[in-house]
Amino acid sequence: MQEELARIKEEAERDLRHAANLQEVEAWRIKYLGKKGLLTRVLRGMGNLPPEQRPQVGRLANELRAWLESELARRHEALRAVEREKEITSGAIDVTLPGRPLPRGRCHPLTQVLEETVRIFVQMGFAVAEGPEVELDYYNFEALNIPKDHPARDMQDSFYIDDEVLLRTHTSPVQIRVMEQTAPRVPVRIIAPGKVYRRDDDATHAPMFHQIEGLLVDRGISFAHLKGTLQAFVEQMFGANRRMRFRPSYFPFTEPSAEVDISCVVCGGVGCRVCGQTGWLEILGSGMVHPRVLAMAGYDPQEVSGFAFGMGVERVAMLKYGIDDLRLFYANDLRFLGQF
Ligand code: 2NL
Repeated sequence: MQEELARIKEEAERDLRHAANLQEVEAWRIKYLGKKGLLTRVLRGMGNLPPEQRPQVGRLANELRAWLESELARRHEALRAVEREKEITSGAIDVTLPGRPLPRGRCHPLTQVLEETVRIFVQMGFAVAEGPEVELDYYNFEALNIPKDHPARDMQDSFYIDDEVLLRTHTSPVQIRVMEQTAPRVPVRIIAPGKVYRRDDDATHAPMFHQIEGLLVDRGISFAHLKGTLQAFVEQMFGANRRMRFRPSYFPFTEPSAEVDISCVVCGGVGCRVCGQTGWLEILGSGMVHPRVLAMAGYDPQEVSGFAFGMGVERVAMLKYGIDDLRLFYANDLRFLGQF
């Protein structure tokens, strides 16, 4: 059997030298390495050998296979180079034709808005914090002053894994975790961007969307700090001549709470279809961190205070670019995405 392997090698070497083109090399491959090829036949015959000879013959057969394969690759490459050269010099290929242009890629509009928002707050001194999307009920609700029977839970119906584990409905739990790990030290100055989930699905609500929340905790923080910080954000994101107003609102985790509107990016404030004739667009929610939330996270509300805010990235992008259907962000249609 060893002699047969040697014979196959000799014959293969001679045959391959005579293979003059790619078709003949392919025929050679089938003859020696194919499913019904000579090497396969040897391997099939191994069952008839006395067991003590099998390992050695097996090793030789494997060496032969490796040798056949490398010879094949070498000859194949050499012949391909010859054929390519022939194609070029014969003029069958016009090497002066311009190449096919590749479409230029770019970031998704939501990524652009998210990164721009992060850039603005990082410039003001905020650090980026991240956390799990699968969250404990405690961090998502309890620690934010939303106990089990609180009506706010209806508006943030979630996807539950079990009684105590769910997909986070906002990125606030990230901030609770950071406060817990930092307390009682100050300042805490973070933004938490990321994916969030709610049981919602229509033209203006998707079951998954993106949020950016911000949190600042320090001694002597007031509503004025919140206002100045958000004013700086609005000017950079929507332009210096945007007006901004605070409207009283309610969140369980802030007191007082306020919603922030900007003058309509479409009509400038006179009233149009986009702003529902009001001249104003709601862009985010905010407030002073509820003393109970500070206390649960390990801070003394007599010593420190904080502001917080939260915005939907999809919503900001829709307002910035005048987009009326949220689902366009997820349809992956290049006619839409190519415009940003
Ligand atoms: C909205 C409103 C808001 C916060 C988020 C927050 C976080 C902590 C403590 C207190 Cl850890 N507050 N976040 C505060 C006010 C509003 O989001 O409409 N988001 C889309």
